[in-house]
Amino acid sequence: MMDCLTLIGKTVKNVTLVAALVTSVAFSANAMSADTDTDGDGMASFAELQLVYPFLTDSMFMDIDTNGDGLINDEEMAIALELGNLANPETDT
Ligand SMILES: [Ca+2]
Ligand SMILES: [Ca+2]
Repeated sequence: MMDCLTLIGKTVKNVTLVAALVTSVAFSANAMSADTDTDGDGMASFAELQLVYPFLTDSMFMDIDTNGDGLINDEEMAIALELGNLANPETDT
């Protein structure tokens, strides 16, 4: 009986964990923050990105802008954050 209750308790914990994971995935899919996208069009231009990342160079921007449309969308932003393409090379954090 105790084992059964323990199992139920674990299952509930797992469900909570999965829910938390789903939430965090959903959140990371929306990598574009309002801090970056100041005009709210859902894309980060070079100027917008440079306000948040002052060390950003043209070549860094082109690396991040994988589809070459001159704007960074959610997906490109998420990839850049994942790869550390937006990390400041001088602070090394
Ligand atoms: Ca924008
Ligand atoms: Ca792009």
